Amino acid sequence: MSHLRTRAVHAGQHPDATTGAIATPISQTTAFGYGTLEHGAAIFAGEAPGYRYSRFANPTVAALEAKMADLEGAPAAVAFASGTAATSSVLLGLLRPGDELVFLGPLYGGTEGLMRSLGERWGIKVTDATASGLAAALTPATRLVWVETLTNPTLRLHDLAEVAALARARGVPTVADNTFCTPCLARPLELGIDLVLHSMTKYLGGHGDATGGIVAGSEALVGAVRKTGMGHVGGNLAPQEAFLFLRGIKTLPLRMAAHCEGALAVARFLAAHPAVRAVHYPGLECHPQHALAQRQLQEGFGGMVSFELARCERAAAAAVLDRLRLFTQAVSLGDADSLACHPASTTHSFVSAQTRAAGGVTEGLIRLSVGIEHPDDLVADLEQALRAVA
Ligand code: 7XF
Repeated sequence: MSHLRTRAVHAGQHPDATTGAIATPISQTTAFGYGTLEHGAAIFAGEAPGYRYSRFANPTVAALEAKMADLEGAPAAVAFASGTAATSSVLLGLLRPGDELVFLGPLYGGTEGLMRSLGERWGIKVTDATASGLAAALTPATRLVWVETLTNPTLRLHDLAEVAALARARGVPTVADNTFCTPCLARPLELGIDLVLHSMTKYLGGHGDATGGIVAGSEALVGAVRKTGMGHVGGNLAPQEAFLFLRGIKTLPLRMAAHCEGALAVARFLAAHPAVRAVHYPGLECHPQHALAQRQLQEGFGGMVSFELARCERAAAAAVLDRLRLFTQAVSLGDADSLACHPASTTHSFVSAQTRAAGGVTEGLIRLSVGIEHPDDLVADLEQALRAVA
């Protein structure tokens, strides 16, 4: 099972031992009978295998964790009720007061907001190393480095092998949020990153009908995150949602190919449009990190495109967004349906105006999640919407 397309279908899932059911059954139960007091005690002591309570582990969720561990090339994975539950469990599980957390931005606004809020309340210094570079930001107190594989919303990249090598030399674990790329386009663990995190809400689910998160990496790091995330935060994924992700991931490679094809067509159209000042898409030759993108990304450049209007103001963005028909105005991304949003007032409203400015999140920036519809129809929709500012 070496090909990702094959593993996306089969990894973690086997016909049910009792019934032969091919679709993994939804184990809709809170607790599991363990028979005798001593057997129950052994499970709780970690001395015997077995399920006990769905907040700790559940068979449907375990199948999803096994599938994602396989796709990311990780020994272990732990699933959460949202990407944010995954993020907060990593932070709470691996950091303590006095530690320093360094990130390379820009990041999803909610992630940076969460880091800053937790940092302030729990005495953890949070350093944005985007401008200075990672080497200058690492100190003896640094305990975690955080990056996104394609940044939200301006589609920048970081050289993951370089980030991993720098942090490893200091013994600092690294986390890569791989939500925008999925394992189809990027596999950070192969480049030396220690933990991969996803909001499964996006491409992994793929149909805009479930929220979830996952963290994959070594047994030791994932074990620490699981202990905090399940034992203390209680951020476990529900089995019905796990079923939706198992189903969604089977078609992930096929959907990603369509997202990438559509996004490239949309990006090329926008780049040639006079009402557009800048297009952010790593597949365009004009992207400042196109060479790194070609080296680091596989099979395509992703389904997200953002662009800045020549009339770089909120009213212009509103005029274009309000006229779109096929693109639904909404946050989130990675759905079969195309979506469009204004990051400054939505996804990045959780960070300061200064952070938005530094990250290029201007009032005239529009973010597109290009769905799997025919690219010609998407381009036609953008063409008619852009007449609002022509
Ligand atoms: O808790 P969630 O499942 O919504 O995931 C949080 C999250 C984590 N990492 C990245 C790179 C994300 O983009 C997100 C969520 N982003 C949505 C968006 O940008 O549209 C959130 C909508 S406010």
